[in-house]
Amino acid sequence: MSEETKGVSRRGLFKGTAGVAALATVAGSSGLGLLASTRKAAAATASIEVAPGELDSYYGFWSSGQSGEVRIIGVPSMRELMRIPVFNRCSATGWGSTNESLKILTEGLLPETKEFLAKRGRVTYDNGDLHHPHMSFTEGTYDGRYLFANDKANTRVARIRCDIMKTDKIIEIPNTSDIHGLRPQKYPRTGYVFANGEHRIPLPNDGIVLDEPEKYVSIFTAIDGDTMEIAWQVIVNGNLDNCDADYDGLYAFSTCYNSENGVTLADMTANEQDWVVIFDIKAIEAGIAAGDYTEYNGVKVIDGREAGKYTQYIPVSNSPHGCNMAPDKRHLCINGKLSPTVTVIDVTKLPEVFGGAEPRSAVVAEPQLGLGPLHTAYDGKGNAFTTLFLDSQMVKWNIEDAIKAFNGEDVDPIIEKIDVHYQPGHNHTTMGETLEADGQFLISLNKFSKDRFLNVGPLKPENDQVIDISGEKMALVHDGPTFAEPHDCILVRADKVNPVSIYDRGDSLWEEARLQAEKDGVELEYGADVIRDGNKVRVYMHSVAPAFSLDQFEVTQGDEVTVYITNMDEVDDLTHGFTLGNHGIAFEVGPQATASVTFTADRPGVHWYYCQWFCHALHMEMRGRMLVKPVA
Ligand code: K7E
Ligand code: CUA
Repeated sequence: MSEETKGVSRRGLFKGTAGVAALATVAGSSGLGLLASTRKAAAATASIEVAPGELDSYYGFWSSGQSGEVRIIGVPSMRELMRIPVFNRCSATGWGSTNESLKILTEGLLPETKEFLAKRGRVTYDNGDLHHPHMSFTEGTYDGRYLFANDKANTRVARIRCDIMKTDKIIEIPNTSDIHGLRPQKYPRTGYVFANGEHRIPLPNDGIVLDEPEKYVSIFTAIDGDTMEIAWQVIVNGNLDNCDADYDGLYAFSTCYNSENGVTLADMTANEQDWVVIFDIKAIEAGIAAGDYTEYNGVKVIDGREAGKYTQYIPVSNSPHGCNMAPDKRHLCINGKLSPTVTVIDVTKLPEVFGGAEPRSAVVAEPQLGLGPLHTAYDGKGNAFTTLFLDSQMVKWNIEDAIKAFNGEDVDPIIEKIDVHYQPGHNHTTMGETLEADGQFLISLNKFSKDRFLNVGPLKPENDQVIDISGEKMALVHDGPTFAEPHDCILVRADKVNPVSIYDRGDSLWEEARLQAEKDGVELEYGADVIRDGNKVRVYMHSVAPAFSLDQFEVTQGDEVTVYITNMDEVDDLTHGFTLGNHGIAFEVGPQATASVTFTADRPGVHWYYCQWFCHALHMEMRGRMLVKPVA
């Protein structure tokens, strides 16, 4: 964006509309004047324009809340590039119905969950509530290996492989309830994935303790990101909300908004102060090694309810929410939510706190920023950007100035405020949660869009806005509608991510299919075989556009049929599919991939299968028949 257009009369625009937009919280509409002038301002800036045929400079990985998936959005264009099914089911890719995806969706469930679901004729949960996607780190920056994400609804954590952009592991976390905050260890590498259990429950939660909330606990979990096994857990006092980790591999932090240990809204907000829990990673590891734990459900659990060598509790104002480590390696910002402040903790002072210093002695600033601070992002130049949920604003402030003001100097840390539309939750800057924070763009993930888009009925999209932060002034440059409900996103420089275009035939994704084919003496790659094994029938096909290697196969009613499809095309973007009519079966088969599905053939008659991924001029002809012989 050119210097002249930077901040285009934003000052004037927002001066005129700030009051109006603030009222929008109650009124639900800020009027057409704002809409029109914002459009004009957006047109005058060009920084987000990515011309046809050109590529975005950042991968945005977006969560999708109750939709349960991860979305890839090109930034700054805000074009949606792909969806990665995680906790949801997907009609297009067959996630949740192929054998390969069902293995991932079921193998990490707790035994009691499997039992609970089996009684209902199901093998896995169908929903998820995915809030926080974060990439694996090496030495303080993204390394392009994995994305990790939480499922608040069903207490799970998932891992996505960034080479193929598919989920490869999902585990359910025992002893806790509703995983919310999730962050990877930043240094030396990931390493641990830290996950907060938000809702307090009895431990064990077996029905012996019911309406005795004072006996409930909240648990912090460290997962080994390489194996996706649980390394250890820590019981804390209060509940847990969001978390983050430092840049030295020493500490993790979690906000607690319910120090009261209450179960009703009134209970939970009664105290003037809640706290941040500081976890000393090395001390916890030593405690585990020394046997200072109790084992619950096969997990080593340390008791950190009393401040001591494992945990410290730093009081902050009532109900803090976001927890964001700055790329200066030193400052941790705790967002006030019910308090108009952000509390800045200097992590270099934490050894003293663990050594017995007063916990608040690590607090070095507490600027008053506005109403409803939820999350903070950084530009790598010493500035912070905090969302103000109630004010519907983004506030830019300077960390050093906030520290000076806290020390009594007459400095105003607030640099600028702009309106966002409306009620922002998370925000994120380009590379902002890494040591390579580059201060180019800021995304404001707004919970309400109200009048910003054509009316689509009572259920409206969220509005993820792009703000250019490369200049002195923030410039709102784009409105991006999103479906339910991205809480969070990360913005990863494009060169950090290097996915393949064609699968490796040796991929472990379809290991079970490979082993079965070996046992059956057939080749997945060139198969056109029907193997009968009692009432089990295994059908092996490969596909090369525009044909399946079998244009028909016959089974008997009641047979348990497994169909394996291998896509032998080696062309970029040449995906085939397999849809079996009136059987609820459809899945994707990427170039050089194998995918399979198992079902009972209990509908006698002729059933067509076809390729549902447009692949060739004769794509419509890419089909065949399953003949199901009735039992007499
Ligand atoms: Cu919505 Cu990160 Cu779950 Cu804040 S959280 S807004
Ligand atoms: Cu193969 Cu369409």
